[in-house]
Amino acid sequence: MKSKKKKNPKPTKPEWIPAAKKRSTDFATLVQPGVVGRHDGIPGQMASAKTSVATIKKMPALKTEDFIAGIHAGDRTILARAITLIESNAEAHQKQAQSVLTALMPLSGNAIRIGITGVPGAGKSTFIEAFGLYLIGRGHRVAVLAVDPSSAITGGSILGDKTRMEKLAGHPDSFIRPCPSGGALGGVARKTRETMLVCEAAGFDIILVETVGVGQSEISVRSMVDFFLLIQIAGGGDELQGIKKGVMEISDAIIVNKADGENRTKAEAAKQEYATALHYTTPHTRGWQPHVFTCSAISGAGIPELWQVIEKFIRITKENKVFAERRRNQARQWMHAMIEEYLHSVFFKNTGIQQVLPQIENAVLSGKMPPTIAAQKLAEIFEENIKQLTDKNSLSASKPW
Ligand SMILES: Nc1nc2c(ncn2[C@@H]2O[C@H](COP(=O)(O)OP(=O)(O)OP(=O)(O)O)[C@@H](O)[C@H]2O)c(=O)[nH]1
Ligand SMILES: [Mg+2]
Repeated sequence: MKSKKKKNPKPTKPEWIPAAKKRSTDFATLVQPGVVGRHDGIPGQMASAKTSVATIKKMPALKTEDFIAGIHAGDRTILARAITLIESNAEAHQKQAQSVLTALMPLSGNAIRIGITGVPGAGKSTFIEAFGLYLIGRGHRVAVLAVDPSSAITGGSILGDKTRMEKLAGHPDSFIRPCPSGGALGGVARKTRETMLVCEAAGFDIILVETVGVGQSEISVRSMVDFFLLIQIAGGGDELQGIKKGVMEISDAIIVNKADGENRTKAEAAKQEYATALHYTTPHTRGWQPHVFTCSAISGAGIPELWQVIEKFIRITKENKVFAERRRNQARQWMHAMIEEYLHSVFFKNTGIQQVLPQIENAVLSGKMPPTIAAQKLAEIFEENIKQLTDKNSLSASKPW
């Protein structure tokens, strides 16, 4: 069916008009109220005049001290803007973001950081809604962040389904932020880590970092949290087939979700299987035997027990110093990862390398040159090139910070 063509609305009078004696109706400052039609190519969405004008309106840039004061005061709008600053790849934004982060460092680090993973449909969003509200009920302030490098491919963030977290999203003591979509996992992870720090500085004392149970993102999330939770569901029969053993091995607890209605017995059986399997794996956290539970994100059953276990975990790991040691190692790992990212970029952006790389790669591909010799050759060319660079700016690979 052909859609009716709507006429574009007439330009409206601007709020501000020149103080001329004779006012004409033609103003250079007229705001065109937006074209009636599809918005950003998204089918079915119409751009209303209101939204177009609102998008054009630019917010004044905040000064570093405004960010710091706003976050210090727990202002959620300023917190959201600080995260946008962190997510920006523009050099000036990156610089300002680092100044903000440095100033906020002393205020961060006091939250309990919990990573949550599970295959699509396991019930992560439903669980986070229930768990988040439970924690808020106990006086906590909860921030939910997401690491989902796949969202660039699937076209939507895993937290795009905020509808499953409607109550939590609307609560003044919660803050939900989808991950920056797209980009390499390294970049997404760094930005999530920095986002975590500003949320902590804004007074959120529980940080839930959600990731979808595919790819490498679980390892990345494990390296930024204190406690790692795997959400599973009972399937038909062999429970362990559906998940990667590696994810189970890095978990501090597993919950078998959807243990309600007819599914209860199956969930109990799955729990037994996981408990047996965990018996044969080395615990990821020294001094802690991972726990397995059944839970229902919909009824809330099992959630208070899980929180008790997390509290116990924090108590034990703080007592045996594993908690602090893990945080220190994570900070060091983070620094190393950033250096690796930078060096990788310096190497491959080096003009000398760029000139010879295709040729050497071809030699490796055709079996004429062993990879080790090729790597040595490239390293020599790189070192020679660096020596010749008197202007240190010539190194200028984009730094990951
Ligand atoms: N019966 C039952 N259904 C549940 C439970 N938790 C979640 N579900 C349902 O399972 C489906 C998937 O839940 P989500 O919370 O969207 O799962 P998710 O893990 O966030 O999924 P992705 O965002 O796709 O990765 C929804 O239809 C939920 O209503 C539960 O405890 N019991
Ligand atoms: Mg979800």
